[in-house]
Amino acid sequence: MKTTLELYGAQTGNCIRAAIALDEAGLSYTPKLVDLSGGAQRGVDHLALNPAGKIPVLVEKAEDREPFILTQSNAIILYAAGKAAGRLLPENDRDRAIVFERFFFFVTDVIAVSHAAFSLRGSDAQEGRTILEDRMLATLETAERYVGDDEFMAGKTFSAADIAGFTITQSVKSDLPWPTLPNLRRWFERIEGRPAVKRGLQAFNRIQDLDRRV
Ligand SMILES: N[C@@H](CCC(=O)N[C@@H](CS)C(=O)NCC(=O)O)C(=O)O
Repeated sequence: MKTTLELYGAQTGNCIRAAIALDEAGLSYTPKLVDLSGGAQRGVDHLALNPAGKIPVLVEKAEDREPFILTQSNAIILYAAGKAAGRLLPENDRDRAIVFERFFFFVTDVIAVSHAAFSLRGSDAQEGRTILEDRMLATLETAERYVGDDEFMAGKTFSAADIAGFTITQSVKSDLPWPTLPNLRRWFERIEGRPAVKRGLQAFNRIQDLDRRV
């Protein structure tokens, strides 16, 4: 049965992570740009896909079925992982548990704090925003210990934990004390150099020439 995947998104960390996961899983998808500054996320068409008015949204279409619509970047990452045996999540229980440990470290302890800080922009709580940003950076720096012996964030193979860690690290890279983080730096450069990561970073940038197939 032929299925197609469309990823609605924009040039944001949540959307880029979802794009990287699809690509790393070997799944072909078409990026669909949602113009956030023009308010397209609150338009009728987009609200029909996601009543929360957020991106990313994955739409899977098959000839003889209703489209399957999935919101939440992390759900999309794990859905991609489920379609790509062993590529983003190891088969072995313990190895997979370690991937989840580090995946959720980034999702809940780093990315969520960064989002909370971002949500305070323009408010009168700038001191709180600074406290959250500093905590997020301090927590992110502790990922240095995860990449001491191994090439990747959760062991010897690339996984969903690398995807979770990459975009947030990239977005704050000018704020990190790199000389004190030699392992994290090596890890970051290794992940940054992956072809699927490079394509994911551009997925919503060069939208005009895209019918992105991998
Ligand atoms: N937890 C959600 C967060 C989704 C989210 O906040 N998306 C932002 C872009 S990264 C968005 O759609 N913002 C538009 C708006 O709030 O109007 C996820 O991981 O997908």
